[in-house]
Amino acid sequence: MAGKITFSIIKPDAYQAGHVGAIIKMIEEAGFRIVAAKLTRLTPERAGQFYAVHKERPFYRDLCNYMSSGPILAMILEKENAVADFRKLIGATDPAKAEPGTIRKLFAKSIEANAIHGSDSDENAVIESAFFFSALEQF
Ligand code: IDP
Ligand code: MG
Repeated sequence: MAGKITFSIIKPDAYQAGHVGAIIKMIEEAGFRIVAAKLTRLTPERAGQFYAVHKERPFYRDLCNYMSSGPILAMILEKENAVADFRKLIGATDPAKAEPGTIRKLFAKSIEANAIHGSDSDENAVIESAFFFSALEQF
């Protein structure tokens, strides 16, 4: 599967604002296939585990509170070159710097509440997928 999947989360701000349908439409039109999806919610502790790589950053506590503030949609997405193509589709972390037409440019509220997550490597795509889905759930 390496190279063919990425992991995504539609974050609490985008879910709350009712953008799930529009975002999924963009994802499918860009050629990704949803191979697993789960509407769920994180506790601050579990959000902290997911973002453990950022635990020394000043925004870490706020990020954990934000990511646990409401429902999220976790998804495994399949496509050739999935990780890089999906990062291109979502745009820069800060929506002010994101390219026009990207998901974050269209739907993000701020650098923190930026609508969507996308894995940054093939290795992390597998780790993050396993954080939310058991092997049996994936197909
Ligand atoms: P990414 O989601 O584009 O990969 P990362 O640097 O991995 O960006 O940061 C993870 C998440 O942490 C971001 O998506 C955003 O929600 C939040 N974040 C990143 N940088 C900042 C910041 O400077 N202030 C507040 N929140 C931030
Ligand atoms: Mg990241």
